[in-house]
Amino acid sequence: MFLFVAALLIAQSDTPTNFTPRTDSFDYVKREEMIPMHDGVKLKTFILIPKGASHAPILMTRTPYNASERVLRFNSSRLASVVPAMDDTAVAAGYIIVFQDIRGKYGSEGDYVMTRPLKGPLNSTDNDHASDTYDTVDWLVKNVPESNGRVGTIGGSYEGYTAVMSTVRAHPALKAAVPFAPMIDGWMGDDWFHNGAFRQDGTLQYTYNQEATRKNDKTWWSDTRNTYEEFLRAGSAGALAKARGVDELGFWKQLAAHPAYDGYWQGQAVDKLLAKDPPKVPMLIVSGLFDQEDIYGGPALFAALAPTDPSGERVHLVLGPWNHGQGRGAGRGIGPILFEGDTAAWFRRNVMQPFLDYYLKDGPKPDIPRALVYETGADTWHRYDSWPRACESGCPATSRPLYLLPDGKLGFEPPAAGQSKYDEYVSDPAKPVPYRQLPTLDGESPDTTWGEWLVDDQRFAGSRPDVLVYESEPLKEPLRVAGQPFAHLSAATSGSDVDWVVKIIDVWPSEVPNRPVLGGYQQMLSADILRGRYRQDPASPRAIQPDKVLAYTLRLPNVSHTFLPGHRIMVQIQSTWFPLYDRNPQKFVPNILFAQPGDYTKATQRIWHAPGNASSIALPVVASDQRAAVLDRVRVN
Ligand code: PG9
Repeated sequence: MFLFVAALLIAQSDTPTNFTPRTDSFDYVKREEMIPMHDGVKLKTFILIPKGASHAPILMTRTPYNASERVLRFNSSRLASVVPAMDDTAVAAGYIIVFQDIRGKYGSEGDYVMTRPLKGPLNSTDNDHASDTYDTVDWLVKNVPESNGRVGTIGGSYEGYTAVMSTVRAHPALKAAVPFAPMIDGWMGDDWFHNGAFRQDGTLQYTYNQEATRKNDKTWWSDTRNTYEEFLRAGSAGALAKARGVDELGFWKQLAAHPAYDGYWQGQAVDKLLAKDPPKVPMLIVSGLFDQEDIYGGPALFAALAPTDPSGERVHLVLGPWNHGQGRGAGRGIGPILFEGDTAAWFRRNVMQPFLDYYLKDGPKPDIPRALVYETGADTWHRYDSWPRACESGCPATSRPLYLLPDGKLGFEPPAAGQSKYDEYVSDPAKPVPYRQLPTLDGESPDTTWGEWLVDDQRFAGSRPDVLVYESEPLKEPLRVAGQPFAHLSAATSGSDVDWVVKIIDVWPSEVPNRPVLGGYQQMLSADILRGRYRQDPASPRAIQPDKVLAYTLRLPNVSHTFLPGHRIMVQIQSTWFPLYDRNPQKFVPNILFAQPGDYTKATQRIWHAPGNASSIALPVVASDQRAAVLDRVRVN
């Protein structure tokens, strides 16, 4: 009896089970809904309504990253504080903010498929992100009486992918989309592969975290504070996937079955799909020049959609000086490289919000150029009526070949006869070139600087014997580049497969009095990797004929930059970029993901710089006087 009373007392003093938080002082009301899709599956949705709102537009993000946390940036009574930074301006403008868990993740029902392809040959179900957005928009405009019946979609990366997908077979109430850093083609140059080289350090962890459980409550583990060591010890990506159980997950199985650019990748390349059936929804595509995850997607999507909008009114590209997340956050600089003011907040205030207000609440018509591009080095925004400004053909200016020359020189004059014909190095997969200074940290580790690596100082690499370095004389005049460079290599390998990594670098003068930390800094501007087996056709890998000089073309990420007087241009070439990219065994094997320890062999790589076998970078140089052709010039601050 005594025990029973004591238990009752304890139970009474316990936390109440139906506690209701007091939110009277909040400036918003949060509704939590399970919104039904046409197939009966319900998606968890948070609707944040400013108190007193009426006829307010809705701005929606569909996320795989836990909607309940995405609307809890700070646990605050103020709407502007709880939503992600990218929504600040929309909150100030009185928007209703919606976050939804996509099908199969966190609070939503249904099954999860990584970046679920559109209905069709790769998706035999009756749902995709387009239909889920349609059903959600339809529900919102009928069930949120404070709304004005207009919806915009916004989000970055995966959320940028869902924002793009929202424009397919769009609901009539969907009036605008702002995809930031969208994932567009996972094989060509976004998250999973770059030109066939597998981005193992990141993809394995991400697949584990995202696919193992609905709520990401089983996550990648590591007992090594150096992914270089961890991945090298494991051998191949396939071996590590097996060791961790990632090989049981659906997306890994797809990656493993489709290392080449076959129908699986071509059939879900969003730029190709949308070019065939262009959406009508106005779109502001926002990309970063130094996006370490999805650097390819935004410009590729713009290139596909711009021709479908001859007036330049519906499809816009913004290229900011940002890494993967900065367009949605703060954009004052990356690592030691600083920009002029908070370029990201400036963009959101002066470009993005007027765009949204025009389409979603009849605001004044904004003067948004077809392409708004930041120029690093000169620290200036440019308004352009087309992008790229220079390319190999069909642009306002034609790229200039910058030749690799004997004795580590770089110049605009082609190589002359009678000099050394090539440079060579031995690439040893047992000692791959790290993609950044060791230790390389997992992108999820608390002190990671993963978002900075695309502007890292490259001195650590250039001093290695397996990295070739070519450098210009110090520039006497500014050299301005605006477009997409290509590397054209005449190269040979003693192996039967090879990777080529090409980096364009801005070398600062040896002394920079106002920024001493930048003295001699080798700032990477644009770099990428090509897996040689895809030299002729990304869909059909072929062994390479050893020791034969062959032409390799590598597309490099967009640049918008001025090399200032006193700076030098540098090009570095190497054959490993580890562990971000898996090692090419340098011996042709059917699937590199499953290369065996005995397959990895040393190879001698030769880069030619002789007449008839020249190597060059097609540099998108625009004349300095081309500033006159720029529609306008906007100084930040
Ligand atoms: N880059 C991440 C991603 C995009 C799309 C698919 C998978 C991952 C992201 O930041 O969301």
